[in-house]
Amino acid sequence: MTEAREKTTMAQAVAHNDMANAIRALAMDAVQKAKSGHPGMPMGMADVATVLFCEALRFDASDPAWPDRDRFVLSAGHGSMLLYSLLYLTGYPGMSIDEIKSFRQLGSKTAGHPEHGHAPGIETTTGPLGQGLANGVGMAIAERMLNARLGNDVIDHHTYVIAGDGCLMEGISHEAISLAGHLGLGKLIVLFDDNSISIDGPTSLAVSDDQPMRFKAAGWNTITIDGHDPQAISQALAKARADCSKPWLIACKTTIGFGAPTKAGKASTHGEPLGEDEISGAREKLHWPYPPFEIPEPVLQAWRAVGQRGAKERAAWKSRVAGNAAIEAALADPAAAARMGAVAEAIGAAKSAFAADDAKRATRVWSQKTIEHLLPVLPELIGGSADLSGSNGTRTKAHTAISRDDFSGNYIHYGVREHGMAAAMNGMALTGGIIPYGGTFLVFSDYARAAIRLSALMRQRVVYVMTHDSIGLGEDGPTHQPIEQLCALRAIPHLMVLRPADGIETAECWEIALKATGNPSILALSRQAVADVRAAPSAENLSAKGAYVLREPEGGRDVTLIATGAEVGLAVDAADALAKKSVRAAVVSMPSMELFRAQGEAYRAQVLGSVPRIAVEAGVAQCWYEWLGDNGRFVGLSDFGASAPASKLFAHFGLTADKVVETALRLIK
Ligand SMILES: Cc1ncc(C[n+]2csc(CCOP(=O)(O)OP(=O)(O)O)c2C)c(N)n1
Repeated sequence: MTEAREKTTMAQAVAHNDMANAIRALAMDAVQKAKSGHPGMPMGMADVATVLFCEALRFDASDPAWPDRDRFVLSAGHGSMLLYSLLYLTGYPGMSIDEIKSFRQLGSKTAGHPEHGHAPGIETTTGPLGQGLANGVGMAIAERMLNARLGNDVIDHHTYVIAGDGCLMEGISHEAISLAGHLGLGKLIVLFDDNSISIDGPTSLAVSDDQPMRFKAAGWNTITIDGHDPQAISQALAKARADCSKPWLIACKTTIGFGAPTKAGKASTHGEPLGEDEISGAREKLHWPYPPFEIPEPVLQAWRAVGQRGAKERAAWKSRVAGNAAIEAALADPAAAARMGAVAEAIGAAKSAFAADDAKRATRVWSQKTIEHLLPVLPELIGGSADLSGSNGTRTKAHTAISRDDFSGNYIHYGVREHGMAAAMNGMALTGGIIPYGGTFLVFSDYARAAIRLSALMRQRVVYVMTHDSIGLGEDGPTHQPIEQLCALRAIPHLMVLRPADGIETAECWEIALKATGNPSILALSRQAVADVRAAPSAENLSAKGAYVLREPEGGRDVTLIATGAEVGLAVDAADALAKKSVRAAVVSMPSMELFRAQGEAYRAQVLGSVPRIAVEAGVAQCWYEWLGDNGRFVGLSDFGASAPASKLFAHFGLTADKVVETALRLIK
């Protein structure tokens, strides 16, 4: 018998109930101490989680980053104490009992909802319901793709998700479930906390879905069990692990707040402390006589042994992959300097090629051409689109789409599922070994915004290719023309909004997005052809400073014109027209406000100048007041667009070089 097996046996010597009650006690005591939190869900799902961790989940608490570990996602993030209890009990590094006692306090690892990066073992940030489920789908896709590339010996693991009624009511769950079923993600197992309770009361107030039927219709296997019967849980997990033909829903009938003498089964256990009396009653009912935060030694030791269950397997995995340079390179952080050196070279080649190419193209087309340069040197770059591949320019001839039968490709047809795509990309980025990018129209970033926000909160390198970035898209009209989206996206911390002006800037912005290992990026790209504003490629990535002087008039400035994207060409035309009237206009291209903000004051002052400024962007003014100064003007939009050819729209809304000239003359007179 191996050492690991002996430890498992030791764990089994402690009764299941005691193992599960350790979770329940920690959850109710931590919530009580914090005077806030959600005890009901961890108490209800303690049995399921105990069997999952003791028998099914392949992990080694001493190496939380083991690439081939099973992933465990707590989509019902409000039940964070379930996860923190498990991390503490199984012995994850840094998750001490003091952290449990500091639940929800400033600076603790045990934030109100699980936050990726706060402690090892928190695979993703959850709380906004449904996101974790969709992250899990992305993780399961990434697992199959890495498996196809690297083989069973290297990547072959399961993804487990605990989701509640709330997760399944959210719209994103439809996108995620549907995509997972379509791709036949047989190594994805969702454990549904089927307790029929949410905040307002019984779920019957608001939902009548037959969840297993719903999953079945999307192509899943399903099974319904008593979520307090360890044997049933064990058998269901074994069945699901053995049959990888389709993803699995295990609907676990549970009682929220299990063990609470008067509140179990009631919404009152969902999101507030149980209270001292109820907790004492629960201790009695559960036969758990120990004081708060005290786990009896045999129970703790049994849990710690569970934390080491995977040690042998991990060691075997390590020795299998040791010394295999190709595998190590594939699994290493793709930001490795050597890789980024190759990216820089590819971008350099793209810039030279674009400079030699006289054609006027849309920046979405320049982006597609940039991707063509990148793919040969960056195999971990995985593209996709929410059913707009041709329009977004996300797919190239070098792409092969993945399918349920073959995951060896490098492109994902996400279908019309923007939100699901964004959340899946978060899951893929979190898995490692993959840099995901995905496209849609910029206006539909609104559909994906909650997941984009989480890319930023988790500091994940996800690249959003958002095309048709203004009224310049023309005839599709105001429903499709983004007006407020650029400013709204710029309001998200740590998200880089990159709006390149031409081919060379587009290549530079791709380089910025790929090198930003701790930031997601939005590439805002035009549908319409744009002017080349950068005649020659520079070795330096000028866009990386966020803004730079494109044109400096001789003899000093009278006015500074600042523009982004397609409107940079318009600003250049305006500067030419002003020169004819003896007005000296500098033109500043500002592909990224975030990067420019990060520059030193002297550089920013030099770029912006001390003369009056006019900003030009086919969107709302809001975010521009930061750069205009006291006496600045904004030439843009203040209302929705309209349906017409693009050129007519720019004239109609006064977004023209003439308007900029007129504004400048009035400003400096
Ligand atoms: C997107 C989103 N909407 C609303 C909330 C607030 N919220 C947190 S938990 C919850 C109810 C969830 O019910 P359920 O999943 O059944 O959890 P349980 O009551 O079983 O703990 C709500 C509405 C949220 N966290 N995320």
